[in-house]
Amino acid sequence: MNMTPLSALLFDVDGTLADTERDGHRIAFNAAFQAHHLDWDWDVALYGKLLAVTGGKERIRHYVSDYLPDYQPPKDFDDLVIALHRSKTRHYTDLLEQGKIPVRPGVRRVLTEARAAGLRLAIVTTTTPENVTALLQFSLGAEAMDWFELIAAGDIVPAKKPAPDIYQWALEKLQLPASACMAFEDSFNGLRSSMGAHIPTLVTLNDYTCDHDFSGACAVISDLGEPDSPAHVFGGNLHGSGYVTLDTVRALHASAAVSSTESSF
Ligand code: XBP
Ligand code: MG
Repeated sequence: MNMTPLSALLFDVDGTLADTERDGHRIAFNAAFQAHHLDWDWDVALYGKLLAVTGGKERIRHYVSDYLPDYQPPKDFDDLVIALHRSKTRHYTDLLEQGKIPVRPGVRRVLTEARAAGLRLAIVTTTTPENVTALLQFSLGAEAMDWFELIAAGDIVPAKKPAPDIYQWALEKLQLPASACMAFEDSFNGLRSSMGAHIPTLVTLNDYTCDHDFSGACAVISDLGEPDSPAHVFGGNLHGSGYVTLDTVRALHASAAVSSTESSF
């Protein structure tokens, strides 16, 4: 049982707020490779494997080291990775600007309910800050920039998810104990990160993450659902509702097992 009242919702971005990976980040990486005259092409299946490594720069390095045994990196390989990643970020934010990537079912509704109830909202992600800004602006609307009091993103902490560092950083900034929050994640790496920081976590999965191990999550569901399109529940229960409401989140939060070793501020 969790006796601490719920104060804040912490949202992962990629895969959680929106399905950004297959038709967003992947396309942008490939466009950046082409622009740099590299014949690297990340198809849908390969990209699924590469997602094991979070962070775009880290993913490029992982690809080169694990999938291109014959590639001779140039002397300025570090600069190349940075240039590729800059180009990828430009392509990705262009895709968002074109309105290509909508938010997932229930996201806008739950955010609106949480705001009306006075809950605090934060973003906790490994993606680059510009990507978060563009997603909020173009997929939720310019006003959404003011909804989140904190955006914890990118290289703010050196150890990206699955390390708990980014969540710990966010808790410290918010001055909240882990037990006062609910995290929303979509992947094994994301869940390891939030649980590593002892934060109760609700998982909405997607095509890339549906076979991940989500042990320890408060609930595992297809998406947050909508009144006219209920979510599929794979683990936990939505306390009588077919879709996630703020009451559902509060009930899951109250019944979450909380760690006695969590840090408090
Ligand atoms: C997201 C990621 C990111 C994006 C790419 O993980 O792994 O690396 O794929 O973003 P999570 P950048 O949802 O667990 O935060 O290229 O900007 O790094
Ligand atoms: Mg994610």
